[in-house]
Amino acid sequence: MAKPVLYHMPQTRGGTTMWMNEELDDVCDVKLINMKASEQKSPEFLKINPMGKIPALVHDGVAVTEAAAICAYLADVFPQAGLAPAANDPKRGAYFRWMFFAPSCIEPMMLDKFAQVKRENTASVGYGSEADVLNAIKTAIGDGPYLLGEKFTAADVVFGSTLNFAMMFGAIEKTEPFASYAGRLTARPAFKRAMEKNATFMKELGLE
Ligand SMILES: N[C@@H](CCC(=O)N[C@@H](CS)C(=O)NCC(=O)O)C(=O)O
Repeated sequence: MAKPVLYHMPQTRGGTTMWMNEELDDVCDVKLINMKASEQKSPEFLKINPMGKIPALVHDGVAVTEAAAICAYLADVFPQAGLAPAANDPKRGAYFRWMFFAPSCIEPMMLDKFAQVKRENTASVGYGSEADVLNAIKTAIGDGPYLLGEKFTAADVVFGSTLNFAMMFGAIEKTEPFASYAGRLTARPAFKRAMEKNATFMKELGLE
């Protein structure tokens, strides 16, 4: 099987997929797209992602975009890593549910909060309200240690990255159980390796 190519830029949502790549023991060829030089808007890259956004993955001639979709895809392509419940595993539903809750609900809530946008009609807002999202995150973490209980999965990579980012930038307070959950994730060797590589990439790009 050809190696997937991961188009990445540190300090972006590419960080989620970079961490996923490390959880899989570096299965991707990582190609840096220098956003400071607007390489994400180059004609070549727009053929891969017409949104002109990072991250993107190309595997066997097929492009996958959206950080959550890339993580779900990689978890399925490399099942030996055990980062996705099998199709007939009853935990598969919760796996997808929380993986996609991050970009569908946590992220828009966070962006509205940053922009100080107050939405009145919670019935037509996909994330409902901030209180709804916080309550659902608590439900998802439950007794932990991970979203599916004892087993760490790609859902934790996506959900955890988003939650961690929201806490780093003050959209969600670092209270329990959020802080302990994020602490368990950021202590993972793969997370640390991804962070170290990102620091090296920034130097390579002349940005640090
Ligand atoms: N929905 C996309 C969002 C990707 C995205 O917005 N990436 C930003 C960096 S965090 C980007 O590439 N921005 C560059 C631009 O829009 O020019 C995902 O989840 O992967």
